[in-house]
Amino acid sequence: MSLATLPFRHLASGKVREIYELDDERLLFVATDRISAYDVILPDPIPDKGRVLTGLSLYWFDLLDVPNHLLTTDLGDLPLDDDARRELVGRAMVVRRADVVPMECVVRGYLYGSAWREYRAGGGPTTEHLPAGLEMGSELDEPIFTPATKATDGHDENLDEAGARTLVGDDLYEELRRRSLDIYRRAADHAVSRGVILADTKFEFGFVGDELVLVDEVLTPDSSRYWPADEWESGKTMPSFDKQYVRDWLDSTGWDHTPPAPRLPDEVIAGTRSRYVEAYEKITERPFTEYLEEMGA
Ligand code: Q0Q
Repeated sequence: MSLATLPFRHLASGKVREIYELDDERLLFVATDRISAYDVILPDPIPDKGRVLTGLSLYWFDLLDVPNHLLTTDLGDLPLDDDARRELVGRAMVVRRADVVPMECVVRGYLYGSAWREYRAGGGPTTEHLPAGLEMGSELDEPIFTPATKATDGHDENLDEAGARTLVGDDLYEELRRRSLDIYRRAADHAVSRGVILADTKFEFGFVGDELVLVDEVLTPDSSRYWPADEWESGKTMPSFDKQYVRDWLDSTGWDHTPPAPRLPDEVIAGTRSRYVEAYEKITERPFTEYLEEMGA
């Protein structure tokens, strides 16, 4: 049995994540070892990448202690053969099925990525209230809530406040903004105490009954930009903590960022794995091997 043949109805696929239906109330959320770069899924998995991301989501769910969809990582009562159990351990969460709010709750503490491109082009929905004179990578005086919707082509479409309020309603908009900024601030303070800048992140929320809870993965390098604090400098391209190693190698090949991506040499796979493990260990101050042992991986 492999992920492809799990005895559950497959609900959704992301670039690197899968969701399966266990029953009316529960889903199985799986983080694979797939990696994407420049929006292209690379042909080679990064061993344990999904376990690092799951370990970080579990760490943040525990530390933040906010209502969320996590039920358990214990797969004991699921009808799995040994191969599937071995493949899933450490990278799977049993979660509460939620009615997911159709708005991505992005919080930015630094001006980078699509927000920087918008700001540089003269401003737009995400940067309309920012002062003049900022550079790429500038730290913002206050973190900003910059919601987005998933466009049909899979890319995020930034919303201005009026658009977001129309989409979800004023009360829910204000609650999502409050919770997103609170979680970001607490996580960013924690990360910087570990030498890591949380530049921005994307939260997803959903309703379980009347309860609004945090869903999806949370504060992982796939849903966030993490930078090494000792390398931050406004005005320059910042190295992604986890993906810079593979991006630099891909750029060295002259690849034009269109599929298919080149195969990765073993040393690039190993180096990329190390960067993910390093991100886990810096943020949690815990050996990744200890997480693997705890999960029985
Ligand atoms: C749900 N997704 C994201 C996704 C493809 C994840 C559906 N607790 C939940 C969750 C969660 N998490 C979802 N639905 C109901 N209840 C999350 C966008 C998409 C792969 C993985 N899709």
